[in-house]
Amino acid sequence: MENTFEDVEPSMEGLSFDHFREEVLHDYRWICISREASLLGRKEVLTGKAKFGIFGDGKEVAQAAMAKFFQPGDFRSGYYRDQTFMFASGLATVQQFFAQLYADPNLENEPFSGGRQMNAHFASRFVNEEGEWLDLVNRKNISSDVAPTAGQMTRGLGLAFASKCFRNVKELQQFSNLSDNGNEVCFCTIGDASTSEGHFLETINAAGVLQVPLVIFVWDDGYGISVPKKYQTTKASISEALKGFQKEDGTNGINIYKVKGWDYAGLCETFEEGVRLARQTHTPTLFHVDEITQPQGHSTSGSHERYKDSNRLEWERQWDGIVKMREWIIANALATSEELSDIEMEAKENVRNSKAAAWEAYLNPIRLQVSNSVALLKGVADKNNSFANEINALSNELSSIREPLRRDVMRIINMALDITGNGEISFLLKNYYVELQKENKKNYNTFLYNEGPKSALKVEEVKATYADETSNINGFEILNKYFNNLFASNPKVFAFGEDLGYIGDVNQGFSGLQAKYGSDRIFDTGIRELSIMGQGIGLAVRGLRPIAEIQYLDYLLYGLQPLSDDAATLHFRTKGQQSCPLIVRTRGHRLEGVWHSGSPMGMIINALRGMYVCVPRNMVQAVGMYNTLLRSNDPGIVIECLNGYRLKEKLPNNLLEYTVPLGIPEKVKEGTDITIVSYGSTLRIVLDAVQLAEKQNISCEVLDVQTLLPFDINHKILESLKKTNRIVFVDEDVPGGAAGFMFNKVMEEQGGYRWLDVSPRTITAKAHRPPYGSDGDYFSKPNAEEIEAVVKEMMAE
Ligand SMILES: Cc1ncc(C[n+]2csc(CCOP(=O)(O)OP(=O)(O)O)c2C)c(N)n1
Ligand SMILES: [Mg+2]
Repeated sequence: MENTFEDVEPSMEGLSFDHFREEVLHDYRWICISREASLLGRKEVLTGKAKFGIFGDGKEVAQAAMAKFFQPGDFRSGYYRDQTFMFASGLATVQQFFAQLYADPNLENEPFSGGRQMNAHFASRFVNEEGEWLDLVNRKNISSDVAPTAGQMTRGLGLAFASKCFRNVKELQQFSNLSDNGNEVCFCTIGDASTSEGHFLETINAAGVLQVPLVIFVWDDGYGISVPKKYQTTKASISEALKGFQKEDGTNGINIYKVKGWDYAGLCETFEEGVRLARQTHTPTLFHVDEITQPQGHSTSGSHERYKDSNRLEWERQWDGIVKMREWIIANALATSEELSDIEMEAKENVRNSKAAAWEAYLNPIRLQVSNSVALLKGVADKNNSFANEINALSNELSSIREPLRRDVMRIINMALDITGNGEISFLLKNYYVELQKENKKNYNTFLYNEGPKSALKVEEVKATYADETSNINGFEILNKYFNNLFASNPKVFAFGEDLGYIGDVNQGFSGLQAKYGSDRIFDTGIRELSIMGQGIGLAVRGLRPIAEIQYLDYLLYGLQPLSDDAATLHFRTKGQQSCPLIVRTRGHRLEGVWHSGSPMGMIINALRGMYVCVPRNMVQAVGMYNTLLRSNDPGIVIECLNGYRLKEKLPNNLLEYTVPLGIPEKVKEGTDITIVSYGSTLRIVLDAVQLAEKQNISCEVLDVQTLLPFDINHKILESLKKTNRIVFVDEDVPGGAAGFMFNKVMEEQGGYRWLDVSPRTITAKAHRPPYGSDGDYFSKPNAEEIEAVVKEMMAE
């Protein structure tokens, strides 16, 4: 069933009675359709046609009202209850909703995630296949949902903040497909219980400080799964608890409204005012939508009778939004009970049909695979009597599966190939198997990174060049000159973080640049790593080029969740429809003590698949990596060496042009006896050790991997190992961290084990953090003497 939704007026004021009546019934129709989708959706799960279901029943009336004020150009950052909003906004059909419930991998059937996300995790397309941003101003935009509760908040902050950037930075007006002078609001939905998360509270505070058009709808159904709100929220009321944030005359803050979730007229009136103010004045707004019900409980995984008493259940039946809206329509003579019953009947019929269509569209391609496989199996059985019975049995097994999955097809063909062997007889079957493997790979394993022209791996290498007379300058000055050129040349670039604006970051990379490029583009933030990351994600998703700073790598942990769950998965979970070209800038590795020596690279590369992880050994390399990332659409993190800002480097004269290709190690010293692989600050310790070893006549070859994700894509390290037959991986992560990762890549993926004369080694930091002081560092992180000793030992082996 297709939605046929004309644009609704943002306000009901001034409507004729007929028009008003029409609009109310139109909403009522979607409300009934949505309820029916919830009821049938649950049944599909309970009868085994889908694995899991979570539905928006009980929230329909509020969401139909909400949809009225969502305009083209606006963004939504929401969670899994918003199906009614999606239907009523014309952004999802019921058929698409069911396609997602069934995990249909065809993007044409399931346009939110191509079967990758659980049901009710919505998205709309932001970028085309070439990686160019679409015209987002003339469409309604759904940023891709995540399941971690409140994960949508920090991204929502960023999406709203982008409107402020577009409104304030005049050079951005040329990008008329991305914003209409910042008039877009971001609708953010969240459940009552999830407001307990730090993400929510941090976002509220940041939005109140920043003054951004973030409009938050709290769907308060009184529970977070089974836990009632008295255990969740101070005073059991989020609007009460937040009172100190209320904006007053002459202050910043947020506008807070409370409204009842079954009160259609009240909802429309309240939403109209709050959204209008947010749009015009960029004042954040929170609607506490209370007295909402949950007729089917939390999800298909449980039943609410286990934790709601009979009084509550009875109350929910009586105060169900649909019951109340029905009463209101009749009381106001907008329709008769019979007319409403007709709408309800029609809704049931519609949903039944849409559900059936979704199921057919989902199952047909699999049925085709089954029939193709059965025909090929028959062909094999016909040709050879000795295993005909076994093959026919497999064929029968496959065709008797009532609701086959793709994996059933693969399992049966694989069993048949085990029986037939690889000969001529199974040629066609084997071909088909390989074809299906390819198809399934496309369905399930693509788009972790951009694969088209905006892939960072397609950025051409341009070498740094140097004018003859250049002298050495401090590393931070190289960055400073680079950022100066960058901000002069690219209006889409923004930089922000703790102490980044006024003083130009703790190591002066941005020194003097706020004065030059303005505090709208280079600015300080509160101490809130989590929402700094969310702010960056939101800007990036809207087509800007944020450089969001984590002051010290040690504090990345505070901001890791949105990077791991949101930035790193976005392109994958939308099957390539959204991109997040966020650059996280930070500084790390050894400096001082327990809290400023972090090098948790193993943690980072394991948490951030889907991001690029750059570990430059100096600031010249860092600049080349920034240039590469800025030419691509994937998110990346650049970890500058905390102890490298005052080391002297030669200044390239093509700062904006040169690029460091990702995944290409650089040989920083040629040698013949042993290969030492390292990166970042440790590389300088390695070079000290090499000097000691060379005095002992050991010739060391040193490779800087430059990036951990991707890692040595052309197997340059293997080339070196083939020559030296000895290899050691050195870093300052914990044992088994990133050094273990490099070891695995070279031994397993590159087949390095075949070229070894002695057993390969890793040298890492100790498992504990370094105690304070230079000796604490020396005895905790790898030191030159220790590396030399291992190298000598390997030569003697
Ligand atoms: C970070 C995180 N913790 C726990 C969960 C599991 N979980 C899913 S929904 C939910 C309850 C959310 O309640 P609420 O925010 O009130 O939304 P509702 O489902 O009631 O609409 C929980 C605990 C999760 N998805 N993410
Ligand atoms: Mg709840």
